[in-house]
Amino acid sequence: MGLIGAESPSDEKSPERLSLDELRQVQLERLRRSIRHACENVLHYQRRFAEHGVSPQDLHTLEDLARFPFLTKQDFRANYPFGLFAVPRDKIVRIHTSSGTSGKPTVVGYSAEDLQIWARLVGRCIRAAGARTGDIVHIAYDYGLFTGGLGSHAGAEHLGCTVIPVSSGRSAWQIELMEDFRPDILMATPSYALNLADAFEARGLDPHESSLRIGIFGAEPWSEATRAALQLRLGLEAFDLYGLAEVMGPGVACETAGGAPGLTLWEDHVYPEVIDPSTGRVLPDGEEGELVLTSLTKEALPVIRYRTHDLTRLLPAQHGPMRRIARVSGRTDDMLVIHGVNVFPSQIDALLARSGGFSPHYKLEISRSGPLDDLTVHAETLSRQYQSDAQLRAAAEDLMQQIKTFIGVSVTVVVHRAGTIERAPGKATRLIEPRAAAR
Ligand code: DLL
Repeated sequence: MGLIGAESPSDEKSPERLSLDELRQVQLERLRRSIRHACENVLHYQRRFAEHGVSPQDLHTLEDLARFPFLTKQDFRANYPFGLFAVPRDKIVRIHTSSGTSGKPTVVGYSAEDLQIWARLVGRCIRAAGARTGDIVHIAYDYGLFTGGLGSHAGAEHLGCTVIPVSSGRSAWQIELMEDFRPDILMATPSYALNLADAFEARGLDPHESSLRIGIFGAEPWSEATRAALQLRLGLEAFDLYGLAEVMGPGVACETAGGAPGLTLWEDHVYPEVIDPSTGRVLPDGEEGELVLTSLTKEALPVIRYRTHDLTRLLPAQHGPMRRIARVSGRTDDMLVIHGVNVFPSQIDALLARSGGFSPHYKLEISRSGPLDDLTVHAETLSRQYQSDAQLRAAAEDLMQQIKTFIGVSVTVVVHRAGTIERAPGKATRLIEPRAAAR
């Protein structure tokens, strides 16, 4: 099977049918147009390009993009709420925001055409996971300002699926709906899908009898261990979906049924670069760094070289000419420095999964008693059988040793009884400290 099948007749040429030369040509034309559009209609770009001594005429090849300045989250904040829009306000038909936990969120706007392209790209992702016209899609991403719910909704409708727009929360009721409506596909954050798996089990249901065939999970980093748990507990095949509000929402990149590891990035609409986060230098394909994305067709809010903070690397194309990205392992701003050692939440995630006996729900608490930050890991046992105080202390001691051995840092571990760590209805929040609010 190819990457994606035929799209609707009104769509552009299917990406798998483009040759590499055709793709590069399309990208260059669209990039020129997008940079010109940004510069002509957004004061921020005019100023920043002038400060950097570049203008749209300097773009002769795709590599010339590296001469242009980055766009950052701070630029969105400085231009809050609508200052980066490149069309008059009355052409904006929808507003969304990024999922900031405090302060001003990033505001994004869409023209009618932007919404159509977004739906098409999410539709490609759902199709790439093996979905077909007529499948029933249960959407448990939050609906509202978060892009997950409405973005997935439009993509599934574009593909001709039957959409159940449930949003997140009320897990027991969601399982009841699933029993009645028998959906083929579940779309949710992986952490909320784990809650649904708990509710599924609490109802005494057998995963083999689940109607679900496919799970499309994203909006936060998740490990291979979580994938295995979701597949086993919900009886489905799980696929990764990546995206961010500033560049559109879900649908920037996705995994493909039967494909090699990695997420195909829709390069005909979004141009990727990977940079060294400390120097800003563009890295060759294959090297890990920060993903920088440039929109090629966005009308209302063109983004030129947006620094995502997401850590990944570019992988060769598999079907058709579009490159893939490796699963996003974490964010540059997720990194904790504990006693001089760099620690990413994803490392704790992987250790918890590998050790067995721990649930995927955990919290990280930062405190400061002396000059350095201390870390307390709050983990949770998986089983309801091993819950005496002595057993919990022994499990904590063991995990502390493993973190020391494999990550090389001394931390405090508190192990809690099964089911007692708070579950989030949308994205999991791991950090308990003021820095968690900075996103
Ligand atoms: O999370 C859009 C989305 C909705 C993606 C539903 C996939 C599914 P934001 O709220 O702007 O948008 O958050 C974007 O979430 O920069 C990453 O750090 C993280 N993220 C998104 N998808 C993944 C993923 C949506 N598959 C931020 N793996 C991004 C790891 C992800 N991190």
